[in-house]
Amino acid sequence: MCESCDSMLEWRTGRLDFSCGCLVMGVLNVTPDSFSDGGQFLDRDRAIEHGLRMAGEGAAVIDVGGESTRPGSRPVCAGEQIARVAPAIRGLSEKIDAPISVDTSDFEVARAALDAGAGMINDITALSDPRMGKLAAECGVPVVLMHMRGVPATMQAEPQYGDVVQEVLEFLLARAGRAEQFGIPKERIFIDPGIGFGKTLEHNLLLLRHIDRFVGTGYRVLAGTSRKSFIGSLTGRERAGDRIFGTAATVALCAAAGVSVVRVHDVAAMVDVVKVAGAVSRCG
Ligand code: PMM
Repeated sequence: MCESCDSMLEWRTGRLDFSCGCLVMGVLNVTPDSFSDGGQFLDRDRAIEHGLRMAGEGAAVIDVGGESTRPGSRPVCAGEQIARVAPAIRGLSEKIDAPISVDTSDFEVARAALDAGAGMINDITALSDPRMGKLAAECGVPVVLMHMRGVPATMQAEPQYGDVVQEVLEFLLARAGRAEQFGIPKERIFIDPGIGFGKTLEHNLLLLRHIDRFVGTGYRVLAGTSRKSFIGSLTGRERAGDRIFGTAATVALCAAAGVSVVRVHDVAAMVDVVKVAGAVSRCG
């Protein structure tokens, strides 16, 4: 965790306690086509049940999304995203204390999700719509600002960088500065290098290898490596669900480097990983 940050992040509708190090965000995709859990939680009751299970396993945040952003995916309109996420968020927020974030870059969806009980915005376009920044500031909720090169439909078509770490870092610092100008306090801003979003295997590895540079900015860092295809490339595991050990390696490295939140599908396993990696990195 960054030195300038207090270990407790509190806002009107939620709190996150970083005093024991890295926290786990559980992924809940209410979509028919996400690369890992697509189609599993489209039904409201199944989505709520899965969210409850992840909260019980130790997820500190549940991230609910209604639009797949897998490479090649097409945008989903706001009305459809709201129809998917709002009932799940409403049902879940009545049952758990953990904050719920909404994974969307659409301002209308974010507003509907906050009305339904969400307490955080996860924007993979890092406030490309200025209304999102104003909304987060007015509602006093934390935001995740993620880097993406291009758009999901085409982002994996030969992404190129001169110095990927520096370019991603500069982009995120600029967007975080913009978020502060909207009135979002620094401690409520999470920056995320956007693993797999317009990046080759080499780019993803470099970003993880130098994740400490993101931590060193003083903003809290969130990283989403879970089950992603670069892990499949390294391990030869075709099925996303078979990439848990590969994911665990990245989560351990992130936790040891001071990343504040890891966004994962396999909550129980990764809660253990962050506990052990965090304890080792803090001792002595
Ligand atoms: N990855 C996915 C979706 N949303 N949000 C953030 N902040 N960071 C990520 O890395 C990220 C994200 C894609 O994974 P999924 O389809 O399993 O949700």
